[in-house]
Amino acid sequence: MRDSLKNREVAGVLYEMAELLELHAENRFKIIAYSKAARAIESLKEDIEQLCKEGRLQSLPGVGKAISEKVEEYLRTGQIQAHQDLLKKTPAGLAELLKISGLGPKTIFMLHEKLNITNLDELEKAAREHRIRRLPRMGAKSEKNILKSIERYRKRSTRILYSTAEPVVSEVLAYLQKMEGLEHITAAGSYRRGKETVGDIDILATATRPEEVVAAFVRMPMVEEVLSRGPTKASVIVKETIQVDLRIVEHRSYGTVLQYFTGSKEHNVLLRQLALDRGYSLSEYSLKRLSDGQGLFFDREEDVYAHLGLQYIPPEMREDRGEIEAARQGRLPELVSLMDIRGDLHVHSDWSDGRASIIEMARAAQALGYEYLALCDHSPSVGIAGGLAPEKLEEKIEAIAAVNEVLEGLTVLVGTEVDIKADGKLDYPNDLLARCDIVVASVHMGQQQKEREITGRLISAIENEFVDIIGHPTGRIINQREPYEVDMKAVLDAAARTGTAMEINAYPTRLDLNDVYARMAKDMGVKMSINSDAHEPEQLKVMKFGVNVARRGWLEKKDLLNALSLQDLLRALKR
Ligand code: DGT
Ligand code: CA
Ligand code: CA
Ligand code: ZN
Repeated sequence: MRDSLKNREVAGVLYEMAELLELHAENRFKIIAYSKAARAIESLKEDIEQLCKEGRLQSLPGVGKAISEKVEEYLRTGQIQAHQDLLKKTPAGLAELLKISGLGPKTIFMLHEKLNITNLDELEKAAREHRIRRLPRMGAKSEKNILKSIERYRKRSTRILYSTAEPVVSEVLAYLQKMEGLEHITAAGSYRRGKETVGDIDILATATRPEEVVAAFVRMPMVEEVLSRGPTKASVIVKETIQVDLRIVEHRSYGTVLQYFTGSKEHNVLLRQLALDRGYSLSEYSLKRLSDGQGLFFDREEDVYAHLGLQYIPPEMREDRGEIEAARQGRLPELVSLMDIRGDLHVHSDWSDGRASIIEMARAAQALGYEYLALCDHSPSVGIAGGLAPEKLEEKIEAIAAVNEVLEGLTVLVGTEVDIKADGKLDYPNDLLARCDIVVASVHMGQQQKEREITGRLISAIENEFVDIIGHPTGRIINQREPYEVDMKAVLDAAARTGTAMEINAYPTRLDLNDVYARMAKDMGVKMSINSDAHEPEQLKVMKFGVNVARRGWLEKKDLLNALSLQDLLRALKR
């Protein structure tokens, strides 16, 4: 049996209509009809589009004239007007409450009527203030359950870091790869596109005995909850909040399915349009020639793009940011890869807040095959991070020289992460900066300043002749701290004018610059450097997360300082 996405999609819209109707206390029979129809379509063994074409929609339970017309409308236009109207008259926050487990539309309707609750925050407040227990059929226990559900919902709806998803993906793949009859297996979706955060993990596989793979998947030791399970697919929760979807697909369609489930949705919309322009209808199963209805099957994703007259588009670029046009013209960039990285220009040691000595960091860098490593400890005003007083920096310069005496094949560069103070001045005098090989300048304090001030601080640092790189240029911490307000266009203009590079800080909670700004910097002719900001040897390995960002920003080797040889790097620096 094939698992039709269209069926699931149509059923989903009808379920939502039923819930919205109930939320608005509409006619009970109408509500029942919608949910019955949704259930019938969801468990339908045939393709809903086929059924519609043959005029057999009304043979389904719950589907009369009105609903069959709506299904036709959906298949024809991609939406249902009545559904849109319902959404329009429902406050957005109220519709979201439908996603809280244990809260049905009837209860939400009552909460809205009696307590005027229109969103999650108001619901939480009402529960905490014990206003809900006074309503009919509610009690102290309901309040407790509501609070618990809200907490779980919030946890589940925060996107997880790519670096959190990575070990889960490796574990699932390693686990299933051992199954007999398993052919291909890979992670698709936003994970494959290397996004900084991932909503859920989508695994695709081909196997001779799908049921056995699905059975093994739901029984993996790390699985905490099975959300759904069918003959060829299942969804589970691992590590409290991470959803993993597995789908086993037909071997002959693997290429088109992988293409489809890699997304992004926006990229796919454009690709389907291009296919239509070329006389094909593209689905996850095949590329169908419109002239004679002949279906072409591709088990390799490369062949899907090739058949549409496109260069192969790397997953990281599939975001509807001009990649299809570039692929059509044969002008895709040759994206940088981890192999191209020849050094790390921003790491810390136990001279400031790092947890390893210079030599330990250097040996770890050597093990990664690097040619150079810049030790950039903090400057004095970052007191909590053990910033180095000027005399200490002088001492450290000598210590690095001693390390270089004993090391072969790797050069340790004298660096500093000099603080850009609240007034825009740097935390070391120029004559000391002049003695460093690499100067990274970063904002740590006064991040609450207005856009004009922060932008001004960054630009004055950029204009200092000794500053080579601006560290973590927007200061954001993913899921924790917003970027500071900064006019990036003005900053990049100054960087381009002075030949100052921007950092792509690879630390998984930073990824700063992000993909969009990295692309903007490239387009403005600004060089970048992907730096780990490692505070211990193991953290040097976060470089790969920064490489994901660079690839998503269309960067090539030539855009990166740390893809240069040591000699070329030293020549490329400002002085
Ligand atoms: P996420 O999980 O929020 O980080 O983002 P994705 O991109 O992994 O999205 P997800 O898991 O909802 O779906 C995986 C891929 O499946 C998505 O990138 C493209 C494809 N897909 C899902 N739903 C649709 C849809 O309604 N239309 C189209 N064209 N593609 C879809
Ligand atoms: Ca996903
Ligand atoms: Ca998914
Ligand atoms: Zn640092």
